[in-house]
Amino acid sequence: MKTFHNPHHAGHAGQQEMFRGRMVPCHEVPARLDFVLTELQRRPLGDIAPPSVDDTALDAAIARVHSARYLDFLASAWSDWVAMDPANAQRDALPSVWPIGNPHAFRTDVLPRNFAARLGLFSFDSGSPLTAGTWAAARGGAACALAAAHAVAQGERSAFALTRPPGHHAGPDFLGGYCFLNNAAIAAQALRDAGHTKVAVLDVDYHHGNGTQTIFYERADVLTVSVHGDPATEYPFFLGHADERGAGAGAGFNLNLPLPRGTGVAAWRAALDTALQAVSDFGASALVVPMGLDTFEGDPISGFTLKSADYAGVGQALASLGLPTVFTFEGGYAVDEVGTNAVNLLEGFQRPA
Ligand code: SP5
Ligand code: ZN
Repeated sequence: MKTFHNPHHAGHAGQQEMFRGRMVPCHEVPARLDFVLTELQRRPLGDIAPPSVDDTALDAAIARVHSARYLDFLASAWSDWVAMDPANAQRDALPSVWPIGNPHAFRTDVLPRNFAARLGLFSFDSGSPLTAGTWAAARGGAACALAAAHAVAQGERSAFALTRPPGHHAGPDFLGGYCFLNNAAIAAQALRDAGHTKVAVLDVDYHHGNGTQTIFYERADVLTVSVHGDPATEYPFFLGHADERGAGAGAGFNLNLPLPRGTGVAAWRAALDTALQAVSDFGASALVVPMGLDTFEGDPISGFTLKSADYAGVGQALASLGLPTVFTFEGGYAVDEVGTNAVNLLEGFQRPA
């Protein structure tokens, strides 16, 4: 398995996120990736390299899943933020005002000139700080996803996009959940564009992959499946229910498998089997796995109870599909264990029992 790691990731380092009326230290920190990289060097699965992707091809691949006005916003967001007030250079940008989704309440078609308003227009939470290095880091991550998709399209059994910030909460024109560009969606679309007619995305992060679901919701060529904490009680709350099955041409091509907080490995693996069956029934010729390790029992912001040793079995189960597979690194906030858990899963995939 080839790993493409993002050399720009550490430039995205938020200071604080909003939680219950207070600012608390960010959970999504650069050390997460460093622990995975160190563990991959200790237990090698294949080449580890930064992605080498042509800039024009990268911009085109990103624009396949994100809107032009969102990308324009992101590209100049930091300089616009600092232009509001030079003192902002020392502060992360976080939104504080949003156009709530009632069509007769607020306009979302008119782009505000005020940067704080634009930030709210393109965000759905106040937990995803935008910093000086965010755009370069997110773009570097998209390059990892694209390189991984190309490697798989050219015949590799699997490839790993080792990057942060994560991606699966980012939608066509919004950021949130620590995510800015949807790396898994970029990989899935790149696999489509490379000739795979049916691509499946199987999201195993603790949190529902709302951004990916939204991007592909009306499409029949990309099946999206997610196993996650029930949005009735778990983030991102406003999407991820079992009755969301896709719309229009995409009707029947989204599957959500929400599980209650407290779910352990047996029930989680049963849901994964349902997800695997759906991918198999769909007839996908390639697979993308947004790989969150926040299903771990020690995760500080999540509620499932998988143990480190369980992840090898998860990897083996994913390998049983026999599909060319791209993994993208998503959540997992038990920083000391995230490297072990990630490599346990990938090693299980690569070396089935
Ligand atoms: C990619 C991913 O896993 N994103 C998850 C985003 C979750 N954001 C909201 C988490 C709020 C939890 N804050 C708990 C603070 C306890 N001290
Ligand atoms: Zn997560």
